[in-house]
Amino acid sequence: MLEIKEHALLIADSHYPHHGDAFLTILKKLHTGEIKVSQLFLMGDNFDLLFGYNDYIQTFSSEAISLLQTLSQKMEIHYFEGNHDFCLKELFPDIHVYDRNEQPVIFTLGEKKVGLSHGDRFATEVGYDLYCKIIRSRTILTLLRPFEKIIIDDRIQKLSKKNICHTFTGFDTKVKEIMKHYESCDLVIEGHYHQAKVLGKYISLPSLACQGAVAMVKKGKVEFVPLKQIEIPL
Ligand SMILES: [Mn+2]
Repeated sequence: MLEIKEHALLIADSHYPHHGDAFLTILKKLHTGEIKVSQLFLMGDNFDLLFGYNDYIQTFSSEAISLLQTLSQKMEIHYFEGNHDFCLKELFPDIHVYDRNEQPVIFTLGEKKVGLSHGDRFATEVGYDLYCKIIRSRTILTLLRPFEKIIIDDRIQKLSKKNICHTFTGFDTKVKEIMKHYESCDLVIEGHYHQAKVLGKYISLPSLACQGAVAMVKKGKVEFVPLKQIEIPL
């Protein structure tokens, strides 16, 4: 069984590089050893736009990509693909990458059975599953390559101006819907909604872009930690 270990670091929804460079800063500190953690969980949408089978898209975040590639050779990294970052298995061969269809992934945390997912797996709108399939299709991504500059530049332009931090009204109703799919779990950890809230067994992770916080496992519990406080000795 996969295990979430003490001093694991979970980062969600950084939306790098358009919404601050905290994500890059953390990767650099992990690289220099200023931050030491047991495992790194990337919970999706840490890149504002990144997908595989395309070189041009990588030019927007090349430093973060190569840092992750280097880090993954010396530490355990789990990457839950989000709706902004997907088809990444070839790009990150040493990272445990889980695509949307493979999520949720079940881990243990002490005695607890924990379901982890980016957060767009369940209780989505009509048509969302199909949309996800299309944008993740290798054939479609390859066919669109001649137009990549126009399409990607346009997306980047729009994404960089998007306001991504909102309070989700009626979030508890949404969580109830989601939890129907996790009946066997003692705890659920997801990003995607940028809420930084714990509702019963459901943990909606902070968005690094919105709340400037991450989550860490301390004494067997998942805690939200502001960016300034993550330097901990292992
Ligand atoms: Mn998302």
